[in-house]
Amino acid sequence: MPHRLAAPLSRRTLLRAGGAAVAATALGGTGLAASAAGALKAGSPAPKATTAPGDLVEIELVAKERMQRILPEPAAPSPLVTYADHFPGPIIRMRKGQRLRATLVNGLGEHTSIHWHGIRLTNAEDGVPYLTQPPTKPGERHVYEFTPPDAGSFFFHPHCNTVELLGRGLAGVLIVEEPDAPKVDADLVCLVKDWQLDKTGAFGAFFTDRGASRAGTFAGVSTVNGQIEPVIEVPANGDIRARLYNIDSTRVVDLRVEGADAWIIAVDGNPLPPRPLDGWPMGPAMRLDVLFRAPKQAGQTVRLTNVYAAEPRPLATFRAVGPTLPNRRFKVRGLPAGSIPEPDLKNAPVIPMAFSATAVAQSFDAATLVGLPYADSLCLSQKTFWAINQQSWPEGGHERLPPPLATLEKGRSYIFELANLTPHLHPVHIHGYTFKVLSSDARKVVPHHADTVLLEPKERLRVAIKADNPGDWMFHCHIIEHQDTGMMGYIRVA
Ligand SMILES: [Cu+2]
Repeated sequence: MPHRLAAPLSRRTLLRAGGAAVAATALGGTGLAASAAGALKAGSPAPKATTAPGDLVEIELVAKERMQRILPEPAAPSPLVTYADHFPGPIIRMRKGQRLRATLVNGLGEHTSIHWHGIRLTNAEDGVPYLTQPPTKPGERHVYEFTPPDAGSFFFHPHCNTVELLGRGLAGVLIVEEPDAPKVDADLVCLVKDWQLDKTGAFGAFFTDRGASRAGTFAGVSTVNGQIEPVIEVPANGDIRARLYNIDSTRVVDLRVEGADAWIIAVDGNPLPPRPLDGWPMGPAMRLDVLFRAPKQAGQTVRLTNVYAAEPRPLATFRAVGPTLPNRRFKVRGLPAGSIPEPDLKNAPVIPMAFSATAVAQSFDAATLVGLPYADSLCLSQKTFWAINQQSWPEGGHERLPPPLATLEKGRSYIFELANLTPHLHPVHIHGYTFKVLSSDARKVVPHHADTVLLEPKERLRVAIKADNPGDWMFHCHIIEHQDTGMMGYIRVA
């Protein structure tokens, strides 16, 4: 593979995804939320890896089934599918400017790939089977290599049979640290995810026709970092940066840190002028970086709560530990500005993107595929309920790709008018780009950048990009059952 040149490297950080703790230690130990040690280490010196260009972070990601307890006894441990020994894991931390070389080892009984959500990378590394790479078959390896151009809180997951695999936990975290971020006393990751488990610890149906054709199939067991209402220790009176991820397949959440003065400092990893954490719903795949001050005295707590539902739901508790850090005023400082290219709005054509139900739910006739090489592909869903611009994915399978939703001229700017013609929410995600969110006909939009935007029922939302990254880029709803039943397409930038 010609683009895997072994360039001379000034320094390598080599780690295996044996567990999140390994990754965290190797990369400086800043911010493994699941343990006090991890949380408290965040105040320790910066990662040893230098930021000189050419630095390489290497990791092996073995995707396979691993048993892990989610429910308390007497339930049994559950058959998760993960990239590391333990969910959530791995948490890869790197500095902006470093290069990542990640080797996927497919230990599953089906083909797979890794999509690096939110990263503006080259198209060949985007991890969409058939569109940007051949699927990685069972037992095979695939090497991804790229230098993330932006700092931020990203994650990665498969892009095929996602409804089951993400449902069973197949996702990892990729954090690209700003070289000049304001100092904090702890830097935590909080992955919000529900699990579709019965009371014995066995997984139930991730996909239902009823769910897929409506708001999705909700799972009943709410967790943060794979734990039910965990207690996350934070340094007393410390400034805490919490990277809140919604990695659920279905549920929209609206998070609060009750009892603390909490501020949003980034959306999908993109800095924005700090604003109170007070009403920023997150659809599946959306992230918020928040900053708050931990309680003053050891033993005191504040709570992470989802207030989206009528009945607010506690998700986790932050408990202050250790000696009280010296008193200083809680001052919210924004993150250093990002480097998303500015679209030229004056000369940008408007491209309509209509998110709708199909006129008639279509059953996919698998029999027509018998004998074709991709007939067993788990990328093919059995049903089609949804469409973008009246085009459903897939139309006859991935080896007969549908035409792109739009073909954009490289270097030009474009406005997408995302129109939700349904009574359901759709978190709309673009690959390889970050939207500049402009305006809505339904609400006041706070100007910001995001790779996933939550479309409200009947809303029209305008977003823009500068089409500087060539390739075929997926464009889809991130409610996984919607994605898998047609609400997906791609744009071509050439
Ligand atoms: Cu949707």
